[in-house]
Amino acid sequence: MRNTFLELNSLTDGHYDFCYMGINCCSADYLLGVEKGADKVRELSFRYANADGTALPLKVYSPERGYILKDVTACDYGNVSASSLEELGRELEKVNLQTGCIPVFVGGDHSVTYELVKKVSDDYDSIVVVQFDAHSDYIDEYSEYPHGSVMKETSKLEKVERIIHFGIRGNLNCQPAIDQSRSEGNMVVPYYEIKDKLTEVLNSLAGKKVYITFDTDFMNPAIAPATNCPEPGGPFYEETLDYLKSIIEASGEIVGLDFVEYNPTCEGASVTGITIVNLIMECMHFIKSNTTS
Ligand SMILES: [Mn+2]
Repeated sequence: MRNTFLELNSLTDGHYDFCYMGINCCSADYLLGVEKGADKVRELSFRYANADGTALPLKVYSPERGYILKDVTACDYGNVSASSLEELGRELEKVNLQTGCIPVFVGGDHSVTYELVKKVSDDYDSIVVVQFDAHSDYIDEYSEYPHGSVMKETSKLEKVERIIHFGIRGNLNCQPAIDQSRSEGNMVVPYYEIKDKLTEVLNSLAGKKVYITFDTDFMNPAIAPATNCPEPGGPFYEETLDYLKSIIEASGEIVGLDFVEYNPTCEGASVTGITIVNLIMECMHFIKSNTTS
């Protein structure tokens, strides 16, 4: 197994645009495997890394985007491991990233997002959380299903202005949860309404500090089956990228991203993991291109 994402260097002094950070935490026994997500993504990223062991810039080439991550600086922090959400919170308190370095958290079930947003929002007056997810994760039963109520808990954080539930679909949703989220000032964008509501979403992000939380089950399970609650239907890769790009470009500033609910023990061919490796690289590219253009 490779030690770092894309053979990046470990965090040292100096400026980095991004920091890959593994979150090895699983909040419930029935989700076991998600705590292995960050290391699997590192292992799979090897195919895009330079054969000579050097880090960025990457020598792989994309006909669509040229040399991806050409001007990006990034490091790999390693993992933050915890056996409970309380412990994760305590461990995250010890993490010290330079101002301006955008954390890219990878791994864990969705409940970790509460602690991640709490950590990141410390540095800002107010942030908007855009949740890419098939499910609203706004139910009440925090103790029983922490990953199904994480957005509700996150919305209670002092610095969180609102949640945008983006792309929810499928039969595992809960109407009272969706209604309650709307009534509390959040925006609910079901998958089938994205095309109608996208402009409204993008306009609402102008000038905002934005945190993106990306649940693997946002994507069509045909390209991302390795997740605990897959929902039939949903966007394929190009469509997913288009939405990420649009939201990154419309936001005032991206302050953090997480990629959660990837369970590498649910697949053999690693299609999901490879998809996630690419999403991370593309997001870094979009963010960097947007801040330098
Ligand atoms: Mn979720």
